[in-house]
Amino acid sequence: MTETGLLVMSYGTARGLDDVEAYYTHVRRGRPPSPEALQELRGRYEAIGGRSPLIEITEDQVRGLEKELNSSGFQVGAYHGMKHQHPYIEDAVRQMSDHGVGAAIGLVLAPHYSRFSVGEYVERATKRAEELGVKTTFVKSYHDDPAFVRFIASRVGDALAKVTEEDATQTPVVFSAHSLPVRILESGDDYPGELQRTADAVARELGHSEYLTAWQSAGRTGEEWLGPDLTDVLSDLASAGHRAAVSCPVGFVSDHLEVLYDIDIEAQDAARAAGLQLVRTESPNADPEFLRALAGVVRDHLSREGW
Ligand code: FEC
Repeated sequence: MTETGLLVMSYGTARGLDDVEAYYTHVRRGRPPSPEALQELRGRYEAIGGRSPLIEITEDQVRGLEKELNSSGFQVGAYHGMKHQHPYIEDAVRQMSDHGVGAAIGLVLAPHYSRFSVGEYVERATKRAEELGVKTTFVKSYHDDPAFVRFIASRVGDALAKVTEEDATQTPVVFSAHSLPVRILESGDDYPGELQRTADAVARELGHSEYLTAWQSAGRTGEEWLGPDLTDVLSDLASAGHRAAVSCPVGFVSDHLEVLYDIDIEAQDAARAAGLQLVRTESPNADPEFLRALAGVVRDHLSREGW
């Protein structure tokens, strides 16, 4: 019998400042950015120390997840493919096929499904797997997985414990995910519903009733993106009399540019200007508890599929 492959898919980042132009061009589907846009993005990488830690953290997550699954009686070989960096999703599928893997389960390192985010990863992997004769099944979302929700709730609890500027039981928790163009809603995409359900479940788990959702990191494309934007929500909270807020970027599972810059620098600046203490939840990264939750998601999916 051929081994089952675990295809872990992630966004990918530039490997260094010299690689930002090629990476940005790939993110923009082959259209090179203007010199100004490129300089602006390079400036954001410079502000977080010159590069994003995303790939290293993802590699740790992939190895940890493989170990976790194999120690619980499964036999999987993990492969990592990225959306916007080498090795691409298609390269990872090819590698699996070269290694004799005949069937694979795919998992995207993003908890919420949208056709424009997770859907694109699945589409690319499926196309290549079909060409190579690899059978696939995909976890499309784990936004409401109970172990994931418990893990996030414990991170939110830790962040609330750091609030010093107001009674933490009254401190709002702002759950955010990456914004997407509003046109996703035309095709009935439930991305906003999934973010809301994660927020509801985490708040219920914690018994914390002060919470709301927001969108972050909207693209600079000129069209309308999902809102409200996180920074606007933070100034509204300050105007409403709050002295503190917790930011939980639950649409991401790793430290990277959209967390280390968009929240730790940009949103922190907005919060400071509004007189708000902003405490961010620690990212899941390769925390063993988080990887156990993900392993559970994979096992449940495989048993539902009868694999
Ligand atoms: O650390 C890093 O360097 C990578 C951080 C990173 C993550 C990420 C996740 C998501 N994105 C999503 C959608 C879009 C859409 C566009 C877009 C553009 C960018 C740019 C950078 C970037 N994204 Fe990203 N995204 C990350 C980084 N993203 C850099 C380009 C500059 C900018 O706009 O800031 C617009 C594309 C276009 O111009 O046509 C749409 C979604 C996610 C969350 C799901 C996932 O992780 O796949 C959705 C991490």
